[in-house]
Amino acid sequence: MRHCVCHSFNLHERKRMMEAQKILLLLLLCLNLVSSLVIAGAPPTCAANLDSKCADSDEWKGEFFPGIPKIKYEGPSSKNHLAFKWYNPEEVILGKKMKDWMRFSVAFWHTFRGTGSDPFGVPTKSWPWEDGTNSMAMAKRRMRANFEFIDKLGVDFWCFHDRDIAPDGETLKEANANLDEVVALAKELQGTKVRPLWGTAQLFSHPRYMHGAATSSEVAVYAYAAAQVKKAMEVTHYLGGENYVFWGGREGYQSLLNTDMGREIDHMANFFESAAAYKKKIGFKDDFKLNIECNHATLSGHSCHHDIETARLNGLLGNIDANTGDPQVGWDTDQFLTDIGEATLIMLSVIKNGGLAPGGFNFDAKLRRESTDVEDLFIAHIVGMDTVARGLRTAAKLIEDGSLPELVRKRYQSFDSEIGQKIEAGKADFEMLEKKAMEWGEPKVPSAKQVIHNFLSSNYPASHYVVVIANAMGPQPSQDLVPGSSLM
Ligand SMILES: [Mn+2]
Repeated sequence: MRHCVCHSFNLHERKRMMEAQKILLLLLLCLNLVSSLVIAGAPPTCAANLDSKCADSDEWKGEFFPGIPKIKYEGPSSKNHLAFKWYNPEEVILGKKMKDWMRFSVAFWHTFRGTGSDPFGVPTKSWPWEDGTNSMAMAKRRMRANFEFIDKLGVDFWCFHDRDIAPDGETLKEANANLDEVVALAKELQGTKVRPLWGTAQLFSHPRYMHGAATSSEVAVYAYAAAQVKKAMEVTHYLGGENYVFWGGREGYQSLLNTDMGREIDHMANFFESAAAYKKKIGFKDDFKLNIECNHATLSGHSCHHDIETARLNGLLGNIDANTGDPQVGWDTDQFLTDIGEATLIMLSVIKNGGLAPGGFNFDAKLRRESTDVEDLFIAHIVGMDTVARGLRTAAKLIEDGSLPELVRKRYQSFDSEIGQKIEAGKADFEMLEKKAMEWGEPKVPSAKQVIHNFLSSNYPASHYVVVIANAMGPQPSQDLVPGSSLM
């Protein structure tokens, strides 16, 4: 607290009364100053809003999200939009805390750079802290908003692109200097608990990357991209980031008529090799895995859980961008995941994988264009986190109940026979199999007992669901499950 000037007045001169009055006035003035400073230092009474008195040129003295408390778990019966119904970070499920199964991360680009613009419309959001510029002061203010958001949401991780957190420069050197300045502030604001789940380089929005980055036909672009990735890896590592992600948004081709695809793919391999070599130099661990983005899986005509399980089976499941697309829209709409059935299937794979660490769940998801209140940022994340949490709870119940694993085990039990074992050991040749086929005659093919739906309805009590078995009316009635049976 600043000292006021009151003590420089003395009381033993003439006009004692006048002096005393002066002192009284000054004391009152000081008291005013002190109280206004105290008020300014008390966040809940002052919003970090451009229109409020808390705003100054660079930094903020108040809260970015006044009135929003730390988000707590209140359970499925809660009607509070600003509370978790299913995500209880410290609760242990299948031997691991929920927060350790998930390792949720806030995506800086969507949450703090998302504007609500789309191919047909201008931005719709005007967050109270945004001044419409991409200045350094603005970048620092957003970073402060980011960490207040992370603290209130109660997550330990964030993800960023280099150009989202700091403005580009006239030169690469200037861009790097801008990044260093913002990263220094981020390091200070992170504290000891929060760190990046991963960082990445933004190699797609600048016109220089219109032909791609590592697959660009221009060698100068390849070099620029390499320099940008080098710097992004360095700052991610400096911030304590556990991973680095390559997001090749512009790689690939538009037309094979003008493309040497073999040469481009080789260039990309060269790029990754250089990145891997540099990664070791700066201390990242030597491991490459896949970041599966649900919305990209569905754009490719796959389901998210298919891509996740495929990655897992190949030992390559590293991280999940937990989002979803719009089935009627043909581009990456990056919506928050809200499908509990899909979340359940995703979590079945994640559980089989033993979790995702050092990866996690990043929300590559943005508010809808029509959601424009500051609290919507929180509600969207809460819904996304609760969806994944509910998926974990249901998947854990399916595993603990044992019905589902048993159903799968029984389905393949014919391979536990002598001949099946020989096949799986690679010791059954075609001659042997032909002999068996002749001996056995026409195979009797049992029902797959395929689970066609997990109905997860809000009409059911917490964690209850119904599993419907397809073909249960087939030739071999199920002893394990009957249609409509509740598993818990
Ligand atoms: Mn996306």
